[in-house]
Amino acid sequence: MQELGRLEDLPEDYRAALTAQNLVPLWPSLRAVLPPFKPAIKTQPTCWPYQDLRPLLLQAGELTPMEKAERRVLVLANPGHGLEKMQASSTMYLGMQLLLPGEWAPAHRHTPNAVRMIVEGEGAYTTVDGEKCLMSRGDLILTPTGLWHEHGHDGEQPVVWLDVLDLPIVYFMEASYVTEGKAQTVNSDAAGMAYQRGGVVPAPVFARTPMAFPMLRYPWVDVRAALETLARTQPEIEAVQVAYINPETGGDAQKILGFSALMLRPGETLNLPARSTAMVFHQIEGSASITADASRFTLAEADTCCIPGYTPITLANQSATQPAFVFIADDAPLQKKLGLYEVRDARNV
Ligand code: GTQ
Repeated sequence: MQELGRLEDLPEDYRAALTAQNLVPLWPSLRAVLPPFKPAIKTQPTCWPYQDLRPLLLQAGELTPMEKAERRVLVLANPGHGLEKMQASSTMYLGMQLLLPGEWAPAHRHTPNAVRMIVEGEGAYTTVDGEKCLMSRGDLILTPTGLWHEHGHDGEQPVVWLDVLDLPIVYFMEASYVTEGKAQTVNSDAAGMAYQRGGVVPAPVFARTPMAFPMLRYPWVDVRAALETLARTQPEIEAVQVAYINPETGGDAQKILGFSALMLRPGETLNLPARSTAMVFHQIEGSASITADASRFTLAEADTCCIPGYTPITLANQSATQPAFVFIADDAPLQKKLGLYEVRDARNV
């Protein structure tokens, strides 16, 4: 590739004249913004073991009352982006949120989309658009853009969940903001409840009004059962994996980030091709190793890691007798809409 002129090659007074007019020569920076073959990637392979994070999160519970936090969250920040940016990848934000018994995180709504993957504890709930969603370990709860949400806790033990938001990309688009609100009234017959059974949707033929975000809670018992059924009935399948979808459209549950659950059968090793999306892995049950280039993480239950895009990834169940269950987030829905999504074969990475 042709070597291009450098900034230092230009006379000082010419550079000063450009700067004074808010002008910049492209050629010294062209290769930086359009690197050959593979993007410049800041996202570093990073792992956040739960046993290291948990005591610090519980300490936040002692140090900072809810009134001073609004959301008591430790952000899983990728050092490649700079910790202060609070990004796990270019598009994904990850946070571990703590709610103590009796606490309440007040209602608000914001433009970024959120999901919560429940990590530990019983008795907490989040109310989304009037629908009270109980939180149990492994459940996925959606808080799509613009919907009111608040969190409460009637149980006895601390409750922790993983927040996954598209905050970095929405912030980058200068479209991120929040509105404060009053406590919501819970609808005992929340409209979304009618979507909890697979295969049927509410559909009066004379007045069909599909909901934009019909399903807000994906209970882990159901997702786990779907994975086990898949493993049992389709033993030849390449990957025992299910996607969280919008039951009205059959498409992704959210517009920017995509979510799936993967079961690694006992002793299974799975090779994923290099794809253009960064990926987040969170261990729901069991243990899996994640190898990407020179990085290798062994995830124990509740551990979370992030792997940059354009990297082949190998997942291996650490047990020869038990399945391992992994929650996965990526930005494939956004990349597909933008025409940027790629899968590269092994000869081409
Ligand atoms: O629970 O609404 O981790 O608004 C970051 C921003 C959680 C929340 C986060 C939020 C929330």
